Amino acid sequence: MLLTDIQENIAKGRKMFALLIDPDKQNETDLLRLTEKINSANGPDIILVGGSLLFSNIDETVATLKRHTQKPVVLFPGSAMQVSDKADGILLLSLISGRNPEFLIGQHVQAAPALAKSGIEILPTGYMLIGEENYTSVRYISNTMPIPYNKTDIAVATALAGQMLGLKAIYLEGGSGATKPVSAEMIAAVRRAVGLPLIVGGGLRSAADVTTALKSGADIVVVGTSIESNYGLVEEISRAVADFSR
Ligand code: 1GP
Repeated sequence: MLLTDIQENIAKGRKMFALLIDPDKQNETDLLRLTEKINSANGPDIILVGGSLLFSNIDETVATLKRHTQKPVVLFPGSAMQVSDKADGILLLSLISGRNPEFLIGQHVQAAPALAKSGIEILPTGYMLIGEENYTSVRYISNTMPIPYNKTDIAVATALAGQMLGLKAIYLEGGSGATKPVSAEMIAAVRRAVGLPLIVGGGLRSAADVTTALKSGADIVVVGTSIESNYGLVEEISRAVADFSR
């Protein structure tokens, strides 16, 4: 079980690395090359699949990954269309930093019947978009305003509200390909305020970036964009996460 595994890892002081795969950016050949890295001794703990737009068939990407790796494959949906019953679970994202009802509840209503039928594990996640300088894809597509980069108090209040509403994890999202990741200060403040598993992603480009996020209190770091052009980074980041946990 995804949530139980995450909680057990947190209890043991083990940090986790989630590799994000955007099906639109990786063809089957890419995926096979990537799964070699994923399956190596130093591999990620979780594979997330999703993207802001999705022209490709998410089912096929999930099926290919499931055929070639034992790692949990978890949906990270940009919309209600991005559901596959072949996945192990889904981060059911409620975009709590925004005020667009579509991404707070609308898409969830559309996806719920298919999700109930699929039987995949649901991880209700408070998704918080952070940043003000960049017009990231998620900001444009979701039509929501991110929490400003320096407004730590708003981020803390938002995460607290998410926890009070019963969400099971908080995701601090700097935006895919963001020029700078969520600040160490904001991660640390949210970490102090809430007891939920804390996922941090967006703009993490190196082992050093990932280590900073972990030091600040992230439990799971997510890296996607920088790996698309450098598969070698999978091992480097996996090692940094494992070393941090020791
Ligand atoms: C995006 O947090 C993820 O939703 C990962 O971000 O693509 O910048 O690594 P990057």
